[in-house]
Amino acid sequence: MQNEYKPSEIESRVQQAWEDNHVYQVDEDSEKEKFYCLEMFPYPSGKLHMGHVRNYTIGDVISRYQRQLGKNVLHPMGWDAFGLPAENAAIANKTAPAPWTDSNIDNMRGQLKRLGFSYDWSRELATCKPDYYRWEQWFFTKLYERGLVYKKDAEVNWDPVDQTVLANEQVVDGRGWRSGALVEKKKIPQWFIKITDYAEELLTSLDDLDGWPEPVKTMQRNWIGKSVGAEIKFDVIGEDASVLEVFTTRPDTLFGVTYLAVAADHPLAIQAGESSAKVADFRKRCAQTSTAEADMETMEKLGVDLGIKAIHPISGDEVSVWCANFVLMSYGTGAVMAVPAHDQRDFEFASKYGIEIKPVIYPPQGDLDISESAYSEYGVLKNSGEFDGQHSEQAKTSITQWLVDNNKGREQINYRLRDWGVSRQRYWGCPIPFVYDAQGNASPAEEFPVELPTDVVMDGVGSPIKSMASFIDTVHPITGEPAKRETDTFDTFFESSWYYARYCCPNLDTAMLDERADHWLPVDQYIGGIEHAVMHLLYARFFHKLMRDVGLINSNEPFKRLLTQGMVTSETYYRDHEGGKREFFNADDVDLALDDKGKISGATLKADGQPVIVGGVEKMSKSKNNGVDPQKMIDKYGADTVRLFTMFAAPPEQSLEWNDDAIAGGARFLRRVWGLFAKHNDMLLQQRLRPLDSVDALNSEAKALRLQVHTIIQRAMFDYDRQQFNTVVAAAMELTNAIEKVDAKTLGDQSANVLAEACHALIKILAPVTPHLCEHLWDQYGADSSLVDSGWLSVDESALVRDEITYVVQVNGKLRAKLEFSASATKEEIEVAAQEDINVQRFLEGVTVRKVIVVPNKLVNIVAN
Ligand code: ANZ
Repeated sequence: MQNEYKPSEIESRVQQAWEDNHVYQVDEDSEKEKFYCLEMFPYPSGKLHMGHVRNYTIGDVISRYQRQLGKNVLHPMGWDAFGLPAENAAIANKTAPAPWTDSNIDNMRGQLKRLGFSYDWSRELATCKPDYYRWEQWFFTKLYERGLVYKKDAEVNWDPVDQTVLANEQVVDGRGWRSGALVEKKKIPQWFIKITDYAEELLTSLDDLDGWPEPVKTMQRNWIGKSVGAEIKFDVIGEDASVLEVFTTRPDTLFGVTYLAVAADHPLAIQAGESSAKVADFRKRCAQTSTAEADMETMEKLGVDLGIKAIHPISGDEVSVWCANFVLMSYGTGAVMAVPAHDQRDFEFASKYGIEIKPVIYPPQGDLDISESAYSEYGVLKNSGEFDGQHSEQAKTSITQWLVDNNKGREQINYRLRDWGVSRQRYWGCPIPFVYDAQGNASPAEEFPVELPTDVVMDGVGSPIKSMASFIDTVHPITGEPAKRETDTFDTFFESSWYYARYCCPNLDTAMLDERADHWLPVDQYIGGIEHAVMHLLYARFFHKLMRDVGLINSNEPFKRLLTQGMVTSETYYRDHEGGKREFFNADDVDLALDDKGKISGATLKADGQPVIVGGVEKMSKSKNNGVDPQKMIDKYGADTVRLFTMFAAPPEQSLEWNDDAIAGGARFLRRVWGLFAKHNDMLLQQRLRPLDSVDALNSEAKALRLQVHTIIQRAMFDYDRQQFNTVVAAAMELTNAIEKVDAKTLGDQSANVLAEACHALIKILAPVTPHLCEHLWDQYGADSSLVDSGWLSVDESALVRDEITYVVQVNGKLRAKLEFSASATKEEIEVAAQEDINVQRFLEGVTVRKVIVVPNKLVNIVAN
């Protein structure tokens, strides 16, 4: 064995052997338990960042551990390859998105391989390839046949100069990124999928996801936003006697209604706007402001009286109808009954416009105070006719029942979730597989793929296929007449909603999925960033249910267990320039001054020696220029060290702060492991790495080492199972210390056996984290099988039985002695012996022992005064 640890040599040799032997290629195996481990696949931006490295190392450690446990592990990787950045890069680099994407994929694949991840590369997929997206096109037409797909007008950002639709990220401060023109809202026909049909199931089946973090489930619940309430009819006074329906979650407050409010786009407001310039003007202003819910919360509540009156369904009182900027057209009925005494928004609005505030709900105890703000709690009804005296809960039901009986309303459930608009007017996406006849009627395509032309020139104005006759002109699938293709493409969330299923059926070219999908699904462990807690995970759950209902798979949910890894952070450095521009500097370009505790006390820019501001630890990002390039770290330390650092520095869910010293420490640790094996080279060559098969005739030193080894194995197993990989690494470090410290000569006849067992445990515990080093050592000293299939460790319970136990003896809580007792000593024997010890005796002179407390296997506390 060489004396020096040379990671780059070892790593390339080990990786080559894995590749030559197809070590990570799996097939369905009915003999072994399956385990499907998946990390969220990357967008091929060109280079891995530290967030990727962390995400994929966590997944790799879990995969490798599960395989060592004897499971048949599926661990695939691919590319979320459609999306806007490819278009921007194509414009900047004067290439087309396809070759740019392909070369990025090649680059990143190389980086992933360099990190030694255990992927089954034979299953690799890229969503921008026709053999992938053809199946989602086919699937979309299946959903259309089932009535789950429809087209309707929806708003987009319209650049009037470039005559093109802009993605949200292309709108900068309300202007087009390229033209600088003020962006307009424009309605165009777009495709939707009825996710709202699945709202209830998406909500209730969250309860079955025991392996998901609670905050993610809460975010999904909030996003789906179920509200139980009533729809109530108010007759509108006027010639064409219409009815205004409102949605409320508080029918108990019905008698407190003093006005109604409708959205700016509500038919009543549109109608009123035709005859009133004031209303028309107000509507126009509303159209220009954001309808994002967060903004609606904080913005000033404004409105205009429409001059229309409606009749309260129970009291028969007249109430006026307003148009208000806080009412959303897209929620409920686009109209609300306003109860200023019990709703803060309505309160502010009524106070501003001098509308009556009428209390109807009173606190069960104490007085009602609505002088400053609304009382929005539940309570007891007053001023509510026959419902007086009822509690809110009861009144909600009884008032709703009254409305139902009198044909004035009904119970209603609303969801905040909207149908999924999947149309994008971008080029680099999957073509939506529809064609239009001469009258503009849409029909689904019948041949797949509808291939996206890749030989295009991006001029930055619009999607090149929108004016490409060779793409657009086609024949109608039914009539054979000339027809035109849809030129919009799918939202890229479409591709990432089912890739996990496709990995199960690689290269299948006769169907989207086959029976292998049911063999592997659901994914046993999914790992990714918390930023995908809502959209991606919700769409994937929805797609899974759709695929189930189309008959492609049997399960209800795609991901059994979910781990959301924390951010990777690092220190930031910047200067503020005149005009308010802040310039960030990379850590490589600054010199640091440290205080005596090793903390950063100041920093200067290498280039000019002048100070820069130490800006605090932030998520690594391009905009803060605080990224650490994983490639540089791999080149400097090797893949195993980078992997070790990302696992050791923090538990997976927490944020991980980059630290140059800690990664160097990781490298030192691996060198020590190497040195340990070099030291015992001859013995290990003879003995081979293996557990001890006979435990007879061990001397006390040998027993003590085994006690340590098996206690550490037990802890490592516990920590692997609860996914606390940082403490797994800590356990391996402790084991390394223990082996280093022991003097082989003191271990007696079985010295070699006991040491070989300790080294065996160390390799097995470290293997998922630093697989190259471990594979190499296993190759040198292990048995014939490969490390990945060599099984896991078992705890020898007999090794955990201690002959002697050290007790700490305290007098009144202060440490006075450490005593060894035989494991079989009784409580009484320990009590007596502790008090008789001379060191303890000194502190018992002249006082009376009141109590002796023995904590088994740990401590004796003598209480005396
Ligand atoms: C009267 C009332 C009295 C209300 C009261 C609340 C408190 P969630 O829980 O989010 O579903 N609302 C209904 N449709 C709306 C729309 N299109 N735009 C803005 N607000 C709308 O909220 C339902 C409540 O939000 C409804 O109950 C309604 O105000 C308002 F003491 O009706 B409530």
